[in-house]
Amino acid sequence: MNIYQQLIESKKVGQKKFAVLIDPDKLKVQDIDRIVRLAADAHVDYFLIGGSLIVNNMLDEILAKIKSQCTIPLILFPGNSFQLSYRADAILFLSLISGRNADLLIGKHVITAPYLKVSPLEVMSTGYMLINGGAQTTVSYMSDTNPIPANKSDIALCTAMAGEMLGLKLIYMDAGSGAIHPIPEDMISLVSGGLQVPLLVGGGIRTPEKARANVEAGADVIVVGNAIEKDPELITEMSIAIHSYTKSKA
Ligand code: 1GP
Repeated sequence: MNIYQQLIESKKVGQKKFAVLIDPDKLKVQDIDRIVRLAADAHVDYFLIGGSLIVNNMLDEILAKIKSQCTIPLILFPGNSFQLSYRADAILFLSLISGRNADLLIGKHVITAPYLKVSPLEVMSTGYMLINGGAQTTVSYMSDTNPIPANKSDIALCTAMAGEMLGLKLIYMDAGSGAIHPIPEDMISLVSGGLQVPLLVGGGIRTPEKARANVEAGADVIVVGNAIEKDPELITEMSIAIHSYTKSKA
């Protein structure tokens, strides 16, 4: 079963997933061992690997290092078309549907498609939606797009529905790395209620309580990066908060 089929099967039974975001620019290579060990022990479901810039050339090295230490699937979350590697298992093929920058809706994809076509990567088309998290994020600046206001759940819902109708296989709502305010639960609840496809939620999630509230509101995959970079031990509690949701409902 590929990663997407797993996500669909898990969604059917209400089983929630936890993805740890690793930004190769921010993480020290020596911290990776600890994060990978904690993640494997805590049954983290996925590593997302990516960042808005990636100024170093560590992508391949980090992917190889993680792969040698665990079996957690590695999913590329590319901030630009240079962040590609055959060493990952899959890629979020992101279309920035909250913005109106044609290059990030379809332009970069045209350039990348021939590479992906012959790659072993599982390609998962993803409607990527930036939600205002209270501060201008790197993604918003780099993409030259406005995020959806956090109090405009109706816009978020219509955008996500349009993405699904266009055939995108996942929707990812992101307040941006290090957002001051993570995405409100009422928006998650409205968007998830209008979708069939799995919903990823991330940006500014710092506590297990918020992660839990998000899955209760309807998020299928919780993505956490910054908080874990600061305190890797959080992985254990976050994982329990997210995964116990299914158990408590069973
Ligand atoms: C950012 O959603 C991810 O694209 C994760 O955000 O780093 O704030 O957890 P944080």
